[in-house]
Amino acid sequence: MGEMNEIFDLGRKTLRDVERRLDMPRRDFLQFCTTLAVTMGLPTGAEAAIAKAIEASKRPSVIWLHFQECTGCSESLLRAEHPTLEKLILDVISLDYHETLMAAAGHQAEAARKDAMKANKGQYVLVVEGAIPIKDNGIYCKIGGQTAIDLVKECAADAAAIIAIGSCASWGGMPSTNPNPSGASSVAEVLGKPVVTIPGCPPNPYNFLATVVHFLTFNKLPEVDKLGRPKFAYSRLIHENCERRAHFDAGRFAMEFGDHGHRQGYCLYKLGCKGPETYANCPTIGFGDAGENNWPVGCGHPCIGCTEKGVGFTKPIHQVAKMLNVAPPLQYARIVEEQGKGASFASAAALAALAGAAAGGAAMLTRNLGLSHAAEEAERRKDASKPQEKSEV
Ligand code: FSX
Ligand code: SF4
Ligand code: F3S
Repeated sequence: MGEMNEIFDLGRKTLRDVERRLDMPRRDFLQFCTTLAVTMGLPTGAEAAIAKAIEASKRPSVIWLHFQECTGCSESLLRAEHPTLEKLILDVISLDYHETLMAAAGHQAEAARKDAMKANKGQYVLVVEGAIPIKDNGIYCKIGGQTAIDLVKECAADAAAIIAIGSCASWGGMPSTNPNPSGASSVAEVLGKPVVTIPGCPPNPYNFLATVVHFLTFNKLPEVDKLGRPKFAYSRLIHENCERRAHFDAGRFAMEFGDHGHRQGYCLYKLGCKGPETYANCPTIGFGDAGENNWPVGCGHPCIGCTEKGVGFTKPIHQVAKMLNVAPPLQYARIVEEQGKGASFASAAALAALAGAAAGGAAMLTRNLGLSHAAEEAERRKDASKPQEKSEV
């Protein structure tokens, strides 16, 4: 009830102002606050605190540095619709320095950075996108005559909070893959102290927005794990929340892109999905506001483990994942029973035979993780020789 009063109170006093300022209907504004509260796993009522903070707080100054990367992190933020980056820049944060987005260039841009740092000393948020090359004294990445090493140290000195956005800044990412010719390193390695990391290539914009808004609302950064990742986003394996998980448990796998299992939305484990060894909330929040299931596995591609050091850009994409804490069952439920049409191998085979696809039915029954790849290959070949549509019982 207290929480309702808070929202009601907020509504009477400020919602009209917020509506005007953000040029955003109050319903959308509250939905945005609720989305962020849910992303952070905060209890009911937190959306009111977030709404109040966004409405009342002075916008935090954000200095955004770019080093070795593809700008996908900024691009993914541009695809966040609630709010659009334009609104985010103008109303939630004050993006005082961002090389790709700012109109200024050259000396003017450097002056904007220095002015913002001086005016907001000890209060600004430093966001770093991209890895930092440390080999040969950092000469492989220079901006305004300074190496990335010097620049990040200079900007970090008076920052209230430091956020490494993307896998490159968080742990080296793609630029650090073997043989790492430039010595690409993470922000924490270069600064010699832990920072908040939002890994992902690109990372989910809501995890970044939620982290900044947490800072704005509670005046502190969210709780993080030992790698600096906010726990609200990176404490669970993708495999734990994946919508294809029931297929994994039942032993239904896509064996090839475009095969029957793939078209049916079966588990992508055997195509190399790294969901079982990757910590991220991709299945629960999705990407880009384009609707349900809009994330790699939802779109039919195995997770490549882009958030996870030692997995993304390191393990071959189609190598099967190491199971970290979810052991597959020894035996799998029989697929035909799910359809209520058979209780035994014999009856399933009989039904399959009636449909003209006995081999396909038998193949589906016997799939599980314990099968050798050679046996699977044989099954697959058998499957492929049958008309796909007729293999369903
Ligand atoms: Fe690119 Fe960002 Fe990947 Fe790296 O995202 S999407 S290479 S994590 O630093 O720009
Ligand atoms: Fe989902 Fe991948 Fe796990 Fe299969 S292996 S359930 S596709 S996360
Ligand atoms: Fe990356 Fe895997 Fe998520 S590839 S975006 S961690 S589903």
